[in-house]
Amino acid sequence: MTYQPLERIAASETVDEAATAAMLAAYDRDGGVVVEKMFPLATIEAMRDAVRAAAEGFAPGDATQGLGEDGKDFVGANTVRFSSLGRMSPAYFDMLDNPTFEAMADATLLPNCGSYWVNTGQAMLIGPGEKAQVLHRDANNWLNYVEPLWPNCPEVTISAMIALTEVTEELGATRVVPGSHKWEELKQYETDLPTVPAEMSPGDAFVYSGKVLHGGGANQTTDQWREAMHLSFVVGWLTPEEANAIDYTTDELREQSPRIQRLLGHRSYDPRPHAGGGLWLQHAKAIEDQFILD
Ligand SMILES: O=C(O)CCC(=O)C(=O)O
Ligand SMILES: [Fe+2]
Repeated sequence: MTYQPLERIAASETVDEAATAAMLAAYDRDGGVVVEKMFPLATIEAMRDAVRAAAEGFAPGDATQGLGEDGKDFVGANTVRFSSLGRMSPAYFDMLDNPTFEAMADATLLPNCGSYWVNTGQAMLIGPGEKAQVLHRDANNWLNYVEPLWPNCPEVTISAMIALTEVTEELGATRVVPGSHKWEELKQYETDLPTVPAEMSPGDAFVYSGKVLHGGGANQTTDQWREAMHLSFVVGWLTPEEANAIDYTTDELREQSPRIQRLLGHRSYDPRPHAGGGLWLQHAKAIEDQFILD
């Protein structure tokens, strides 16, 4: 079995409805789409420089914290990951505001939530000689929700793998099993399935469903790193992978847009127009200086 290459669609600076519809059609068919030039090069270069500088302070496995050997195995022995990217460069906030990713996330997540927030904003640097990551579905972070409803469970998370420098198959481009977001069987961890690589140039992003099987590729080089980052959103009624709200203080986010404040956990969750309760609330009087309830 061999798959066709992933569809590639160019982004424009402002959201183009026809292009967004084409991206969503490819996303629906394959489980993901390569969006070319999703981010401006200047933003990507600023982020790349900040990530390179910060990477000096991290070792493979640091991002897995308390998850022990299983966590290290998932991430890889020579893969460096770290989060809190907004502490390293303001370019991160520009990336959160990306109009194409916003349109894709609105279309896929808002049918199932009042708002969504950041799940991960993480540098993912695959080192020379790293083996391929196990194939998995990102939505399985919330397996208790996904499993009983599979394969019809609503989309809970959407991700973008973003190229900071050239990402080739040889360097460890994300490998994808097109169409696996609709498989009847919820396979959890797979190693040996045919895949296609999401190869990208700097500023391109592979935007994919939380339901599609994918994983980091093997880095077949002896001396080069795959420099990419991951940005994902999750419905506002699920707990994100990363504790974004405590990465930034109210004061640090005061000048940011309400959307960014919400994405980073500094506003409450309002379920409307869906049913459900308000979440992530605080006692209004105690926090007059904050905007969480606005
Ligand atoms: O590094 C990659 O290309 C993919 C990583 C990934 O899918 C994950 O860790 O969830
Ligand atoms: Fe993943």
